[in-house]
Amino acid sequence: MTAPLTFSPEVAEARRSGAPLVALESTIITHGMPFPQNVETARAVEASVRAAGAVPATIAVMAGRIHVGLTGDELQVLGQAIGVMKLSRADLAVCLASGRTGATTVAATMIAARLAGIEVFATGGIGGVHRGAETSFDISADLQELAATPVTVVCAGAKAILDLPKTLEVLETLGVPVIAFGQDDLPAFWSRSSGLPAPLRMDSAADIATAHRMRGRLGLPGGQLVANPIPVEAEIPRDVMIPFIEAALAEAAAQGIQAKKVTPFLLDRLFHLTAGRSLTANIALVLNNARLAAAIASSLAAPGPG
Ligand code: PSU
Ligand code: MN
Repeated sequence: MTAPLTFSPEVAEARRSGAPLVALESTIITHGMPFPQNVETARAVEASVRAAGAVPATIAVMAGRIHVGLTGDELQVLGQAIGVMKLSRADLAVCLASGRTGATTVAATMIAARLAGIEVFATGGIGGVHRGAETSFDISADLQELAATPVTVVCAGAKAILDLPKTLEVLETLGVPVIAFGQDDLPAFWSRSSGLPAPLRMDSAADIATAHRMRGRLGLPGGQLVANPIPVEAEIPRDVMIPFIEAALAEAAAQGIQAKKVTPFLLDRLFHLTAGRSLTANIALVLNNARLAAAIASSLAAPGPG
């Protein structure tokens, strides 16, 4: 028995012709952005992958199947659905077995991408080590997945709502390459710089594709994390974001928000605290990541790397 995968017509055709594919997650749609900007963004991200010469595969679970590539109607339904599960590695099989609808996080999208033979994935920010993790133990399963599943994930760094130094330490322990794209500093999602040096730096999509292939040649499990800074014109500087982040974290603590609810709660509070500016930045950075992921996927599909 094989995994219950359903390919959209566009993705099925790309697989037949060997066109470069880029996986996209769906938690950002259902739990990361409000309707209707979530659906508009998902469509724009897909368009940006296509414009850069690759085929987008947005991944979600519906009616007992992992859908790899969503039709326009499916995207519209998912973007407004109530009670959608937030799926990480732990939840995927239960959601499929019970026939519920689920949105895939970075971890679950990586698992589905690997099953579908897709090697590159674009998202906004990954989950990481939350502040206070020394008592809450809240460390996103995204980090373990990067250590286990051979997909190159393009993000805009980790969100500054997290504890970034601890996130880097855990990634180092897990043997995950954290590669800043085109700069020395680790980007911090809404801001181009976290103030922390990134462990690794690469300056071209072709080099990142070659490193991806090299891991395969070395027999190393796990993926690569590419941290692509948000475009200059869209960034919210760190000193502007920090007071909003502190306020959102204080609200989460006061309301006892825990586990899977933490990230969606903080994103929603920041949307309100920044009067929508955090969302505008979030959209810009995802589009930017989609373009870089498409370039990496195109390099991988071209004869040569590795
Ligand atoms: N980045 C965003 N918006 C999101 C997420 C990341 O810009 O909604 C989602 C991703 O799906 C990521 C998840 O995998 O949040 C992490 O959740 P947690 O911290 O509960 O592991
Ligand atoms: Mn968590």
